[in-house]
This record gives sequence, C-alpha cells and structure tokens, in this order.
Amino acid sequence: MTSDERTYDRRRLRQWLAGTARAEGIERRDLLRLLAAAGVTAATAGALARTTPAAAAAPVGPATAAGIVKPLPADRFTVHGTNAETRWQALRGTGYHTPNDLFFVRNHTVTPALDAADWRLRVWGDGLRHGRTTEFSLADLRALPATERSAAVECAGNGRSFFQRQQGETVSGTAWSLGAIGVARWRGVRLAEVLRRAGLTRHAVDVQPRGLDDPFASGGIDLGRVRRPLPIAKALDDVLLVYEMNGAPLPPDHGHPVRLLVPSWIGIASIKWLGDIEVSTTPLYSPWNTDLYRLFGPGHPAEGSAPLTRQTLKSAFELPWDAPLALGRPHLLTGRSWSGGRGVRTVRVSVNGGADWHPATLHDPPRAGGWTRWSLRWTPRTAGPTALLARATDLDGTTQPDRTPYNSQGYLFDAVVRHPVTVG
Ligand SMILES: Nc1nc2c(c(=O)[nH]1)N[C@H]1C(S)=C(S)[C@@H](COP(=O)(O)O)O[C@H]1N2
Ligand SMILES: [Mo]
Repeated sequence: MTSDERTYDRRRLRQWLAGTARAEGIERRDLLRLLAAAGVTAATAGALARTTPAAAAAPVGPATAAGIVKPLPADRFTVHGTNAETRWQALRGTGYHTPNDLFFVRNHTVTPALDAADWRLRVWGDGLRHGRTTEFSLADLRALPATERSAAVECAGNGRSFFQRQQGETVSGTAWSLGAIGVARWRGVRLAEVLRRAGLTRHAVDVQPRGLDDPFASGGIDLGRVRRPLPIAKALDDVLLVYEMNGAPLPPDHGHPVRLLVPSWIGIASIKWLGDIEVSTTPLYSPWNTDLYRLFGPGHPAEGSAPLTRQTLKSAFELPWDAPLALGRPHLLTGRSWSGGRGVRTVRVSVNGGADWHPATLHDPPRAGGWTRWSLRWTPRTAGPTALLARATDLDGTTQPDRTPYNSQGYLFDAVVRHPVTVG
C-alpha cells in the first residue's frame, strides 16, 4: 500500500464525513464502524445514515449450480459454489497465456446472457462536461484506437485456503488454492480514451464501473450490482475496456461483451459485463471498497486498511497436490511466479521441505502485471513424503515470506506454499 493510496483514502473518508461523498448500498454497521474509527459523534452518524438508502432484505439461498457457461471438467477445475478454480497441473505446457477454456471464473452470482448487438455502455456523472451522459455500442468502442496487452487477472483471495491449511487460521470467503489467477492477451480501448470522449473534466476524482449481472446479496442484505470505485489516476493510467481475450471475443463467463481490465490490481477491480461507469467529482463508496477488499483484524485499523489495490507475490508448481514422483527418475519440476509489482527477478526451489534451496531456471523476463515460468530438474533419491517449496523475489526487492499476517477475510496470501508430493 503506497502512502498515496492511504492519503487518498483518508481524504475520501473526510469528504464522506463532511457529506460530500456518497455511499450507497453500504451496511449501516460498516458506516458506524468507519465513523467510530474516525471519532465522529452519533448525531453526525445519524444524519449520514439517513442519507444512505436503507439496504433491502433479499432472500439468499445456497448456490445450487455454478451458473458458469463453459464446461468445467474435473481434471481442469475445482468448483467452489459459483466459482471455478484452475488446477495448476492443467497449466503445464500451455504456454504463457492461459487458454480461455482453462481460465478461472469468479462470479458473485451467475454468468448473465448478454447480447452484444444491443449492449450499450452508459458513461454518466457530474465529472463529465455539463453532466451529460454518453452511450457507446460495441461497434463504437471497436471503432476507437485499439490497444493489446498481456495481463493477469487474479482474485484478492487467491491462496486463501493456506491461511487455514498452513497457518491454522480461520478466515471467511472462497477457499481457493492457488488457481484463482490467469494471464491473457487482452484487446480493447483505453478507458482514458472513452472518458475523454465522454467529456471528462478535471474535477473528476472517482469512476465507478458497474456490472450487468444480478445484484449480489450477502447475509440477507442486497448489496446491489457489483461495482467498485477506481481513483481517476489509475483509471487514466493503464486501464482498458476489453472486448477480446486471447484473440477471441470475450467469452460469456469473463464479461461478454465488454469488461474492465485493471492491470496489477486485485481481480474485483476488473468489473465484468460492464453496463455503466459513473464519473464523480465526489469520492464514492460501495460495499466492495468498504466492508470487502480491505484488511481487517488485529494489527489493522478498525475501519480496515485502505482499499486493496495491487496484488502480492506468489508461486505455484504445475503439479497435482500429493503428486506421486518415481524414485531415482529425473523429473522436470515446472511452475510460475507472479507479482503485482514490477515482475519476478528470481525463484528459489526446495525439494526437501525448505532445508536446501536451488535457483530455478527462469523462462520469461520479469513482466509487470504478468508471470514468469520456471523449471528445475530433480532426481529424488529418498522415498517417502516430502514438500516442494518455491520462493520468488520481485524487482522491487520483495521476497515471499514464510507466513502471511492474518486478516479476517483471507486476502493477499503471499507466503511460500508447501506442496506435498510422495516419492516412491
Ligand atoms: N460484474 C462482475 N464483475 C466481476 C465479478 C463479478 O462477480 N461481477 N467478480 C470480480 C472478481 S472478485 C474477480 S476475481 C474477477 C474474476 O474474473 P474472471 O471470472 O474473468 O476470472 O472478476 C471481477 N469482476
Ligand atoms: Mo476476486
């Protein structure tokens, strides 16, 4: 978290407290927690709570089907409710980019069926000249200058299950292993270009993209459609509105016809099935930057950390969990490491539970917003169970730690994972 992001969050909170920032669909207890943390009196809190529409109760039932369109064969995916995680062994030999049919899916509800022919993106808000609204069809976006880039989309909760499995800590949220990441080649138009054409003014501070999928309910509370404010500085930097993924039209599960791509940031920033973007001169809040996607727990402020932005550093082996490996035979261990910073510089691997470490051979240069493939030859000489470990260091000098500090929702796990195998 850079000090810029903290400063921005504090300023936004102050503006909110002054009644010049809006917060819709936020639970009352979150408002109160934020206000209490800032030492605001109950009278002010009451006034603010009145300006916030009451959250509507909505029935919530258990997820019955995944609600995902593409096939999810068991040798390629692990399904968690409405989400599907890529199995790492399925990535071996697939090249730098994750094929679309192997790419993980994280849906708050279900993949909606949208028709590209009558889809429109509405860009609106008081941060636009004369407060005017502009609509773009897919053909309009395709007629604008196109940009292509490789980038990862990775869930903020990727690796979450290791808080429990490795650190014995209970956290809430989808119990992902390490497969809630994919890297694709995306094609689209810069958000900066679209905002400029819509009449962006220099008074805009936040943009809020919102999805067309069903509203999301949590704990019986309707939180509304999936949306998360993005500071204007990031929006104008490297964010794309994408309509192609690895050379194909964006598939239904990944946001057809158009999604946002926010490179290096946690996956929730990359809103799928984009319907509208609000451009605001006052800071915005949604449940996705207040109650969710901040760090809570001992060691964090009561209102949580600043909203999460960049991803952390991780490594994974392209092997099944508990893989059997033949004794005395040469094996080529392969894997990938990735960082939300400037790219991976070195990877060290241990084949004996962390006692000895060997440099892995890297097959890609450091790439910001992407990953680096690596390999190590190993001929096991001792039979029995052991753990494989990979530890990456990025160009910013960050190295994966042995343990990730606890946070109650299990975000941003970055510790070295112990991958069990059996030699025999
Ligand atoms: N509209 C919408 N956008 C969304 C989501 C969603 O449920 N609805 N999930 C977010 C989350 S939490 C993640 S991690 C990424 C996952 O992108 P993918 O399903 O294409 O892999 O999409 C983000 N964008
Ligand atoms: Mo996510």
